Amino acid sequence: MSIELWYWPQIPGRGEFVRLFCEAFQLDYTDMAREQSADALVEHMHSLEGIRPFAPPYIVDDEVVIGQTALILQYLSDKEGLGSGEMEIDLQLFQLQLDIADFVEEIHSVHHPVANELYYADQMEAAFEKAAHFRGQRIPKYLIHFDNALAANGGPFMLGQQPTHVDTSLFQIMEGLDYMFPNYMKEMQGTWVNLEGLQGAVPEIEPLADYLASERRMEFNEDGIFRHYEELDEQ
Ligand SMILES: N[C@@H](CCC(=O)N[C@@H](CS)C(=O)NCC(=O)O)C(=O)O
Repeated sequence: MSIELWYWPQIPGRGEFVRLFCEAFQLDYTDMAREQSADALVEHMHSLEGIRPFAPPYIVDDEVVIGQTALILQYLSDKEGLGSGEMEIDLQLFQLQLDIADFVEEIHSVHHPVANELYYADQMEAAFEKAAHFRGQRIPKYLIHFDNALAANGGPFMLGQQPTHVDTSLFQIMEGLDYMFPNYMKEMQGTWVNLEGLQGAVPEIEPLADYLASERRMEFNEDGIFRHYEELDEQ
């Protein structure tokens, strides 16, 4: 049975982390709100009973209904036997996926430093200040952390030759940062070589190459998580 993925249809957002994994490993999934509508997503969320996901993305896999991007990826990876097969290592992969979730939250808060409910235009001044700290401190701290982890098994993927959910997610992080901060990322080129290697290797996973070249792969845009505002990328 096809896994239902429920996520906002207009943005790549956090849903793209789930899509990339499903596409790379050819899991049968249906992108429900892209086939139906954002209204259908809201209606579906409200129809859920019991312990419900707080926010999209969430998946419905038969009886299993779960949100939280990192948890979804860990669940699918476990279920499909796409981890390392060793508990300690799989927990470390999950740990990295949670680090990625933290980073994604911080990335979003660069253009929304005051409140998620306000428009970017209403918090530009704070965003400008936040972006300078983010580029100076937080991006290097996170990317060096991921880069060091990649070095442990010699790359190009986190487990060496075997790609996992962490690799498809880190690919999206690198693509997103290139879109959001093109000047900064260009200037820093060569600082995180293992991540740059991964960014080149992930699109070579064959089914993923087809997806990335297809119309289903959504462009980054200024409603999503990775947004390009020139003033936030000033050096
Ligand atoms: N920690 C959650 C965050 C989920 C989340 O913030 N989803 C966004 C879209 S990317 C949303 O719709 N949030 C609604 C809200 O926070 O009220 C995850 O990693 O999946």
